[in-house]
Amino acid sequence: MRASKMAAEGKQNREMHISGAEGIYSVSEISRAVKRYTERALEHPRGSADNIVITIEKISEKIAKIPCLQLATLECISPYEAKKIIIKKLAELGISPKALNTAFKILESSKAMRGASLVLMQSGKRAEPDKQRGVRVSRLGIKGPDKALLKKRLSKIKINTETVREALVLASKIASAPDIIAEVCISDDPDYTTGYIASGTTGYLRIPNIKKQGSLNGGRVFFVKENSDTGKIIDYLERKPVMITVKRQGNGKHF
Ligand code: WAQ
Ligand code: MG
Repeated sequence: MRASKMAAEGKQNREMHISGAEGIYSVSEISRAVKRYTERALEHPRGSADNIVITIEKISEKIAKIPCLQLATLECISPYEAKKIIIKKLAELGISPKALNTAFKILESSKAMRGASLVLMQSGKRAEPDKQRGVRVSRLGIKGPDKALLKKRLSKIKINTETVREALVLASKIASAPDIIAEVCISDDPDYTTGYIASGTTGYLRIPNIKKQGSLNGGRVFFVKENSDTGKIIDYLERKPVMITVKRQGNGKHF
């Protein structure tokens, strides 16, 4: 699902991204999912959508299983501190200052993209073909006992919300993509101020107070290896169907 609305007058009738969502469902679940996505677009904190597009595609390909990333919440009291944490953690993963600079420009911009930016980890160059739209990760989900287990684990630490579940599932697919070193995410919802960084090495690290309450800024950046085949990465993110699995015994790097 993708939803947008026309920006206020004086902004050249630009379309403003409101909300997007994707999932893998069985046929019997489709009408419920469509209803939920529609309601989400109409009751969104970024504003009520005036254009909602829902695409439903049959998946005939085999669906790969991907482990859920381990989750932790860091201590962070301000956007200033968040930036320091992000820089430190990502530098440890080999992300260059140039690449971090590119990333912050995207994340701090008021023009929220619908998808994510791909940033080369050394040169800091952007590699997504459409810089306004970005790359939209799709064809992913969690179901049955895995979903129940995830809900139970998140409930124990009092963060069992759809926002956290969807972000963790998305981050798990992204971390499993070839040549993606790390991801950083800030919600574009004005009232959601917890973001995260994620990678196969660090797991999913939640960062409270990553942005100021009320800000419409946000976005996602995927740092990729400098000489990677970005076409292949994008194809995996957009097209490869994956289901997230949760370990029966939650320990180690996976949830
Ligand atoms: N593929 C690529 N980029 C996406 C996708 C996707 N499927 N979904 C969202 N984005 C990008 C897009 O640029 C949005 O503007 C931006 O991310 C933020 O999306 O554990 O709610 O859906 O408590 O607003 C993090 C949860 C919530 C942290 C993130 O993101 C926690 C969130 P939003
Ligand atoms: Mg949002």
